[in-house]
Amino acid sequence: MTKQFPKGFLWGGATAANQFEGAYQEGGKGLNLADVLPGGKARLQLLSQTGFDFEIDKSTYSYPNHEGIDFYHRYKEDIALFAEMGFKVFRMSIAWSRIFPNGDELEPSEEGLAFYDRVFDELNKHGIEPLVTIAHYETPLHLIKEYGGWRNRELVGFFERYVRTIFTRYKDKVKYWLTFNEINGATHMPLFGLGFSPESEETRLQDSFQGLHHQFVASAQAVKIGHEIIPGSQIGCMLLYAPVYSFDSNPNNVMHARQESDIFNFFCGDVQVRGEYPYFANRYFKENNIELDIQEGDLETIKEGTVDFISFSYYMSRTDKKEKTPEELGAGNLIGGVKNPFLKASDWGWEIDPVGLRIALNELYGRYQKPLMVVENGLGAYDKVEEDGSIQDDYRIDYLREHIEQMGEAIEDGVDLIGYTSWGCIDLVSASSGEYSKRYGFIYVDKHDDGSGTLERKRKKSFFWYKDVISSNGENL
Ligand code: BGP
Repeated sequence: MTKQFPKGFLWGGATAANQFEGAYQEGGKGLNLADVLPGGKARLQLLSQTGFDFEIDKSTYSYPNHEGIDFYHRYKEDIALFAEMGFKVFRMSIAWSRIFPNGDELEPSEEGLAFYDRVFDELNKHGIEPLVTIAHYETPLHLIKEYGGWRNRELVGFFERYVRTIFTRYKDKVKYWLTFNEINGATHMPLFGLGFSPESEETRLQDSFQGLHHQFVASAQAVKIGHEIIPGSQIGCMLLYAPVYSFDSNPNNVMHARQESDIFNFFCGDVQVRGEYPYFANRYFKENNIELDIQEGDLETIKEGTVDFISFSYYMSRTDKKEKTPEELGAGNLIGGVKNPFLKASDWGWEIDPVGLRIALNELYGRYQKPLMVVENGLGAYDKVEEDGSIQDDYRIDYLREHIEQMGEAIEDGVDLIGYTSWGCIDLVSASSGEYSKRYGFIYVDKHDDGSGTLERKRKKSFFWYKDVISSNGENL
């Protein structure tokens, strides 16, 4: 039986500026992290390596984020397609370096601000609510190179100036905001969220948690400032959520899985939702030689700036085992874990687990009792254009259907779920692998890993399916 989605449920899709805008040097934009990340295998290696120099080397690598899918120039056409599907909400990010090209200027760039005015006006014209991520893996490069990224306390002040600027400018246009994308991914991949490449494995955890502390303060300040400037605004956190299963019923494995989940899934949420460091933080810090520089007033700021709702990405669960051999490791799950014998994986090795989404929703709601929004979920897959020009992506429809069904179950369980924006509603550049060929969209974009392609947009089979899902408010799956 199909479960009922609440009236006014926010159906839509999600993107990030750096993965689809392109125009990396237009409109006065400064360089940011994504502009120096190469495409393809080289990027995956970078994420786990130490000591990256943040230089562009076009003779050796390609840089797909530079062109993205050219949303910068094609936003009207793309937003019209989202409207055709019936989107109620569209998740996008503002590229900080369009507003403050270096990140540390005193005055914003009018050209950058005007671009997002045009995008918000276009969304508004179609009755689509924007949901804006303030920081989505796109720290201005200058802040990375000159200041060392979020390890440096000074970024808290620069970020404050940035959020004040955008809240003031867009106060009549944007109600829903998210502070830091997948904030808890930081300890695994500090490069993305914190904008630094660890000097060594020994310093990685210490620097990551210090960077996270700075982001906690910056996020809490943003919530407070947002509420002051935009009455009625809804400001959420954004977590990378992966339920952790114990490999078996050995209590030592169960305890280990629980600890992994506490540190990975709940640590940041506890700070941002409850306004305090979790009870297990002290022991964890002690055992990992982490000493945080917490300044006077920080803990009060964190307490006063708790979020209004919780958003998260969900792609997979993680199966944990205390002692594991290299052969047992899951192939593509960036967040680690061993293979789960009950699950199949995508072409990139990400295990597909729709029930895990219901578990995630129940775990988060059980702990926090705040409204939830799934702001990323989807299947990265190779798509083929048939001779008649159609794209028959039934595998994507199956994936999404099964996940949406589980959301319905969670709502029936009593979870307060307010929206769903599937990831990459239009094909874009993959974050972890820098590929065009890892496609998530309802809309196909003719652009390929070798740089070829016309950028023409085409509706996939899933486009029509999702349109029907939205117009029936989740009844027709
Ligand atoms: C999340 C990011 C997105 C995104 C998505 C899919 O971690 O927030 O930016 O791209 O994952 O990952 P990928 O692009 O690596 O397939």
